[in-house]
Amino acid sequence: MPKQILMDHDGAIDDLLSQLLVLTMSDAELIGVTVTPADCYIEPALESAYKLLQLMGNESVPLGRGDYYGINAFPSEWRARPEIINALPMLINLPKSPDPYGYLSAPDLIIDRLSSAPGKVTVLMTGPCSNLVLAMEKAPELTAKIEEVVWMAGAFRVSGNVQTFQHDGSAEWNVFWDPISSQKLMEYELPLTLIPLDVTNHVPVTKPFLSALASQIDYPLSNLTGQFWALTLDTIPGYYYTYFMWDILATSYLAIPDQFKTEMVKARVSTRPPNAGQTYLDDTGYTLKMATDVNVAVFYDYILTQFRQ
Ligand code: AGV
Ligand code: CA
Repeated sequence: MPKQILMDHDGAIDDLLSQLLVLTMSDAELIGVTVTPADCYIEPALESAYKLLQLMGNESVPLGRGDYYGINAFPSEWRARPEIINALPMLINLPKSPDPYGYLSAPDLIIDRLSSAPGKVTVLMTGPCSNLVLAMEKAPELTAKIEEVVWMAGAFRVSGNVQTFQHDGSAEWNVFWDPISSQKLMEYELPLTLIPLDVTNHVPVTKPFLSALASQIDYPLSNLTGQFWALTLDTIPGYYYTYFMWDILATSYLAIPDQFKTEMVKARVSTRPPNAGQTYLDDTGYTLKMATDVNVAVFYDYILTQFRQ
C-alpha cells in the first residue's frame, strides 16, 4: 500500500515544485494539502496549489487554508511569486479554482485527514509548522495517527538564512516565522525528521541542472518545472539570495531516504532575539532526527527522472 502523505507548504516556488514532485511518486498517496501564508500570499498560493492538482488529474485532493500568521513576516517580494506561476502558459487557462474562503481552515483539514485515515500518515512540511501545531493542540489524540513528520527546517552546524534587523543570522526562515510553534513541535517528540540547511546547502539550483532538465523539455513536467526554477535565479542581494532545493530535498526524503545520512540528536529552538528561531543542539533538549548529508548525484538524477513522466 502506498504511503499516505499529508502536505503543508507555504507557496514558494520550491514548495509548489515539491507538491508536483509528491504527485509524481508512485508509492505515495497525497491525502490533503494545507497552505501556510508564510513565503506567499494565501489566495494566489491556493490557486497555484489547485492548478497543480488539476494539471496532474488530482483535483479531488482537498486543500486547506492557513489563517494563522506567524511572528516574523517574510519579505513581500518573495511572497508574491505565485502570481507569476498562475500566469504561466501551462497554468493560466486551466479551469478557475474555487473561492479560497470556501476551503476548510488548515488545522481543521489536518484534523479531518488524520482522523479519517485508515492507518498512520506521514506529514511533510515545507514551510513553518504552525498549522500542524494548531491541529495537535485542538485534537491531541491525533498525534497517534502520525507515522513521521518530515520538515524542511533549521540550521544546526551552519549559518542560518535570515538576514534582518534584531537578528544574528543563526536562524532558518521556516523556524523564524513562528519560533514559538517550532518550540512546541519539538516538545511533542513525535518521530520528527528535519531536513535543515546543513544538508540543503549541498543542493543549490544550478545552471547545469537546469540545462539537463531543459534537454528533456518534451516532457511537459520538465518544461513546466524548468520555468518555475528559472524564476528563482534573480537576486535580491540584501537577502543572500542563492536558491537551494530546500523543499525538494525534504520531499525527496520520502522516496529515497537511503540516500541520506541522518543523526539522532537532542535540540532546542530559541524564541527570543538576537537568535529567535535558531535551532541548536543541546543535551537537555528534545529528541529528533536530522539529515546531515545526501548523495547529491543520486538526488539530482532522481528529480530529473520524476519529471520525465
Ligand atoms: O529557508 C528555506 C525555506 C524553504 O522552505 N524558504 C524557501 C523554501 O521554500 C524561505 C527562504 C529562504 N531564502 C529564500 C526563501 C529566498 N531567497 N527566497 C524565497 N524564500
Ligand atoms: Ca517553503
